[in-house]
Amino acid sequence: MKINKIINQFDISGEIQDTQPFGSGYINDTYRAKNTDNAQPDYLLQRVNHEVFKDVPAMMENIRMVTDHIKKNSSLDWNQETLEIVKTIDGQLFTKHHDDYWRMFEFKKGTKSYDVVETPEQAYQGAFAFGTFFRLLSDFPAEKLTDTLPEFHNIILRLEALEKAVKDDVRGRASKVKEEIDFVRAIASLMCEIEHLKLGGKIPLRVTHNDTKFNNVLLDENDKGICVIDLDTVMLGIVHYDFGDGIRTSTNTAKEDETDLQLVNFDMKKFEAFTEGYLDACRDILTTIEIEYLGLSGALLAYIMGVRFLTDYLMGDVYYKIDHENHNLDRSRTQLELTRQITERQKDIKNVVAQKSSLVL
Ligand code: GN1
Ligand code: MG
Repeated sequence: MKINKIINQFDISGEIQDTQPFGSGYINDTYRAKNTDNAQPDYLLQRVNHEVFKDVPAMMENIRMVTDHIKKNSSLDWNQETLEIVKTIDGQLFTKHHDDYWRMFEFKKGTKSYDVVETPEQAYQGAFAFGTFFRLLSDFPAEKLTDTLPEFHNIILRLEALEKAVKDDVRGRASKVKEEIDFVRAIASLMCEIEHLKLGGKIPLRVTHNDTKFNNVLLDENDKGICVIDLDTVMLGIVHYDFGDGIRTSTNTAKEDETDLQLVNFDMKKFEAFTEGYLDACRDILTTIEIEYLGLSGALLAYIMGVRFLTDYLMGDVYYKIDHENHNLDRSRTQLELTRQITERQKDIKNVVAQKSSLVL
């Protein structure tokens, strides 16, 4: 069987008894390979989507450098684990089979991830792990990283792509989403503020994860955050991309693709906990302007995703995997609803950030 043939290319211990699809990613295909011997690790095997990640060798080299750096920097004080790449038998970071790129990581036994956060304590713990990840990479030589997805979170360009998709309207869907398009346009200038500050050199560029949705942090059986995963998009960015994506995904009371918008509610208690956890890990390395804009970043990241899902819906679902016809539209509506709520609560949100950062904003 093909999958076994691929597994056998990697330098694994023990013997694999069973391989099953795993996780809820929208881009790559992930499998968990179970070991017959409990004392040996299980493995995560992934087929990388190279329509999205055009330069797989550079991406894997980024991950190797970043995980090495975290291991070196993660003193006992920080106590964070990192992804462990399993190399191929001939020492490569991935293997190519026909047109597909495959890679492997060790599976972290006894851990879990949450698509929807249940308690403020979980939000705190996951945020502390994300903040620690950010901190541990703050002295990484950024020039060594390849920019694998240029302008990934640039909302100015994402809005241009949306306008083009509306104009082209290849699937005749634009008339169905007039309300969503109007909402996106109405708050566009506010949502571009952070990116303009970045482009103007006011917000410092840093090594960021860029996909800190909450299910990309592993918590142990006591709900302690122990390892940040999915390092495909580690690139130069700004703290707001990471903090914002964490807020987008930890404060939403509903799933990312919830169809009942009544269930989509911004949870202030989880916002407080996430903010405290993140800042406990890295408040001392952030500048005043970075802290000042943390409050808006949750709205920005929800907005970026809302815009991207809407664009993909209009283009005929060419980027994200979907499970049903309106899946991208459902995702977009949920994200735009969250954007609306986070934008409306800015005054309270700013107060929380001020209090948790000990900064007078
Ligand atoms: C994608 O790889 P995955 O499924 O975790 C996407 C992120 C979005 C996310 C939405 C490379 O992440 O930007 O936030 O879906 N990754 C890429 O769930 O586009
Ligand atoms: Mg990802």
